[in-house]
Amino acid sequence: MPLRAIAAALNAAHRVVVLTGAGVSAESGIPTFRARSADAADSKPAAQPPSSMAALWKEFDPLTLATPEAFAANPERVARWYDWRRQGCLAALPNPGHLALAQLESFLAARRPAAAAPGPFTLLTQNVDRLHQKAGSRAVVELHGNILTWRCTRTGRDADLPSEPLAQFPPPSPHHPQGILRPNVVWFGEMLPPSALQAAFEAVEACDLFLSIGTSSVVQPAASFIQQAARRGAATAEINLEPTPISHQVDWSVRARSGEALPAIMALLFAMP
Ligand code: BV8
Repeated sequence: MPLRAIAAALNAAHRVVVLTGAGVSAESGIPTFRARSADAADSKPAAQPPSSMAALWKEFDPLTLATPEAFAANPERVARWYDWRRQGCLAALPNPGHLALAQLESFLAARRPAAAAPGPFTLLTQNVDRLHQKAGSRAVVELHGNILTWRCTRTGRDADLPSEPLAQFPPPSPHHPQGILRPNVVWFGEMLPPSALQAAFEAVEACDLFLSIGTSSVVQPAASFIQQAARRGAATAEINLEPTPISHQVDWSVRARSGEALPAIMALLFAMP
């Protein structure tokens, strides 16, 4: 039973790394990138998009909108898409999968506080919705940035955003007369934040257990971290609704919703001596 084996591995581990993807937020109503039609059908988006935006999500592959080139070519359309997603993320609530990961962090920190960094638990997320933080996770590394804060394209300075939908697209920057605002996400073709890459590298090099949850494991360099951990001898596990390119490589592969599997693993872990 892989869930019991994963709970036992968590119980024995000294340093755990968890990588999450859009699948972990699907049960909070946030569409995923690649299986988005199935997920969107499963879970009602938190904020019903204006019909034009729903069409945008269906009509355009996110991979064609989540690029600097798309923003340069049509900043109004890309800014609208991101503000629609921002609204959905602001309205979304953490689901049992997010809450279980926050619980796991507290459990590991209390049981075996690591002497030096990285600590006993590191959460590497590809998600930009900040639901892990809303759930109480603290050791979060945002590999692909976040959608809730936006910055000036000229000065790079963050600007305060209203919680309501933006009024102008693209939004003008308060920091520069020719600047506009863009979300603090990492687009395809952009480098990941050096601090995030460094934190991820250190955690992967130190871990003895790596869990990959709710990700199609195709986006680089995040998808390669689990192989790096395995090469160093870490145990590896995947929890995902569908098979992925790493499913046959990991020690334990669980075909399940993260919102069901993670609470079940935590229940088994808490029952262990
Ligand atoms: C970079 C922010 C240097 C924006 C995102 C090799 C090395 C380095 C780069 C590359 C390389 N090869 C190719 C590249 C370029 C590119 C890349 O990886 N392309 C892919 C498409 C091949 N990488 C980059 O550009 C990165 N930059 O490395 O810079 C460089 C650049 C160019 C060339 C060389 C070097 C930057 C990548 C970051 C892009 N930004 N997001 C935004 O949000 O709009 S990525 C985006 O995809 C999201 O962050 C998302 O999280 C991520 C990955 O997708 P997933 O999270 O896995 O989501 P997906 O929908 O795919 O899958 C969900 C899974 O969950 C499914 O399997 C489903 O079955 C499952 N699921 C669903 N429901 C549940 C569930 N599982 C469990 N429970 C459920 N309930």
